[in-house]
Amino acid sequence: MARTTLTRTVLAAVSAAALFALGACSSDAGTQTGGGGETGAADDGVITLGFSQVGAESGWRAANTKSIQDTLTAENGFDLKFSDAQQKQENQIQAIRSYITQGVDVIAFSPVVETGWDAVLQEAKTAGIPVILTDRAVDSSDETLYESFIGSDFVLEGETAGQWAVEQYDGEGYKAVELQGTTGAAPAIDRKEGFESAIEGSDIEIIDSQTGNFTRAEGKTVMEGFLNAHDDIDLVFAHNDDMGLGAIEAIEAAGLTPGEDIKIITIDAVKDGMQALADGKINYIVECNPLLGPDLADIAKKVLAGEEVEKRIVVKDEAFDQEAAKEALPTREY
Ligand code: GYE
Repeated sequence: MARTTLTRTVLAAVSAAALFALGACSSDAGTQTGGGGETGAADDGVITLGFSQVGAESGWRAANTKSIQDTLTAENGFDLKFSDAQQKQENQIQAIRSYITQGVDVIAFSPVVETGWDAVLQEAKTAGIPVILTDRAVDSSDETLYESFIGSDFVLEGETAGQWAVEQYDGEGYKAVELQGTTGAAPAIDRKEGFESAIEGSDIEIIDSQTGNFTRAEGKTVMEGFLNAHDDIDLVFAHNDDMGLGAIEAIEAAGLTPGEDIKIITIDAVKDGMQALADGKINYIVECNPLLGPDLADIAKKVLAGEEVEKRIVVKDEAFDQEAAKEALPTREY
């Protein structure tokens, strides 16, 4: 599989020194941005950024949190306020309101679900605090409620997974089950849509589909249910590695061989998933790059400096079969 050259790789290469230099610029210009000049970097040049994370549900999330915490450091000109919403929208709304009350310079968050954000985003806008979305999108008709959305194309990820399934298995009448991500989350909605559209016209049939909430434990439980209900499962499409790893446990407990008796395709390409792929327990993984910290730092500094930023920054992803996983594993960052 060809390796794509990524926009974000370039951004990731921005050195700490360059980030610091950008920070110095934004400290001067920052006070000129936002509604009524009450936002922007404080006079000391430090950018206070309030980040509301989805939770700690997966290996992907752990890598994403690490990337943000490792990049938005004091050295790089940031004072990071970080909160974990434990996969609950009400916790995220509460965190965002608290950042507004504290008067942070910029708010960033990864919305657990797509809908229901307009009111709190409007509050941030009224307070003159710019908002940057990372990883997941919001479903809002008012695009002025946020500055930029940095994240992968989840529909494309689902399509890539589905196309590979068709290339490998079309013509064999495969029965597939789907482990969906968190209900209402952008990656769950989009990956489902992409996969379904890619297998359309093939003889691969999805016979059951349920949420496993992006966790290993729920992936296992839901797969146990699938195995009890159906004795003809050929393929699992899991919306992330963790649920696929849970499915492996359920398949093995049922006396079957994952990767052989039941093929498995997942999304993320975190280390545990890549190891299972190298071991032949998973058959194919579409990557979702979690290293969003450098892009977030860059966009936050530009927004506060009053510079134009792209409304949508698409993070490009690769995909791996067993050979590619073996090759990539030794130097894998996450
Ligand atoms: O695929 C999954 C995580 O939003 C892209 O969330 C992210 C997804 C990721 O829990 O592992």
